[in-house]
Amino acid sequence: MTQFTKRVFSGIQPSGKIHLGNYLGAIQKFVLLQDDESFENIYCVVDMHAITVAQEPKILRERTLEVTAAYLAAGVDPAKSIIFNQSRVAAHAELGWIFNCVARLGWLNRMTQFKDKAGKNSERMSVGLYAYPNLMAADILLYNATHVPVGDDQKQHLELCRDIAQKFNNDYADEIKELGFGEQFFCLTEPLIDFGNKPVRVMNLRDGTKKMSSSAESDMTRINMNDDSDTLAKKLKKAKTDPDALPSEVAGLEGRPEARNLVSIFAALDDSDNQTVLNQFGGQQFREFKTALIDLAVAKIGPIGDEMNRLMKDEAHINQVLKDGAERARVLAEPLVQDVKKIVGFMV
Ligand code: AQP
Repeated sequence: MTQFTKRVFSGIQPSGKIHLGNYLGAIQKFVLLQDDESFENIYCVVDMHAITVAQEPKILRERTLEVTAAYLAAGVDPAKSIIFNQSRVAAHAELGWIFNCVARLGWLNRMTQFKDKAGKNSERMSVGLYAYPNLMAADILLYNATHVPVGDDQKQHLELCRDIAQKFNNDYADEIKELGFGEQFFCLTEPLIDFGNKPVRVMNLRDGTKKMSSSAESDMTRINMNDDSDTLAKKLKKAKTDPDALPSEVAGLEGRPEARNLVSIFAALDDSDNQTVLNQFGGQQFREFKTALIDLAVAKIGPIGDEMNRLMKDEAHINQVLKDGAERARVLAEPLVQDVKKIVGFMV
């Protein structure tokens, strides 16, 4: 069995406001993982994914800075982790193309995210949106990342990434052996979805059956990481609930998606778990619970938002972090893509 270096890769698209779902589902995990010295950490701002739907160029630049500022403000440290924007490392596109030729149409046809995003308009969507999971597999396998911290919405894409790695390893098994790469060229990446007490999916504040998302039309459905404290309070006060008091046991959250969501958010921000939250608030009305949740959210998210806003004023610094990170990423990515080219039979 080929041994792979323990390496973490993940990314966020600069396609909308950075919200609490991105923070709890992804960024907070990045911060925890970078302190485990057994891992190398690579965190990307995936701008090439962002243009799979139309983006205003000036706003794309701004959002790229904003996602980077969110990484830095939350504690992703460029001294410990490589932070860069995807389009600066051309090897992502090169491997992405090769994977377009490895993945099967039938596999992509099963991707629920494309179906959700395209709805009835699939004929009018970009080819890039359809092929997005292949580029995502390239992002990950370009570094032979063994682990990918993501929210639960990305599970299916991670399974596809493993299918692509497996098919490549099988299709080119002879060349991989002949060229001295051992039994497997690409690793089978593990998703890191369940992570301590973090919710795997943060839900929309107005509809607990939908995920919190940057593309939801109403800003009241999500908490943006740089919302000021008044806005945070307003959104949480208006968050949908039901008429009953909070239950005392976790089982009592069954069938109450909005209650479960607010309790899970509280637990994640307080570094505790749902039962501990219910031990404190079970039997109380939402009004009291929301007051405590607002105080907690302002205390935990407020400083990150303030730091993001401060960093955003220094574009040159953020850009330098991304440039330095891209140089370090290229050192890992370019030799790998050269090896892939040799394996598939390209003249190099
Ligand atoms: N609601 C969520 N709960 C938990 N994790 C989430 N993530 C996103 N939303 C939630 C995680 O954040 C990371 C980056 O996501 P992305 O950039 O790929 O964007 P996305 O998943 O498409 O996020 P959005 O905000 O929902 O964008 P739209 O509206 O365009 O679909 C991933 O790890 C993701 O799991």
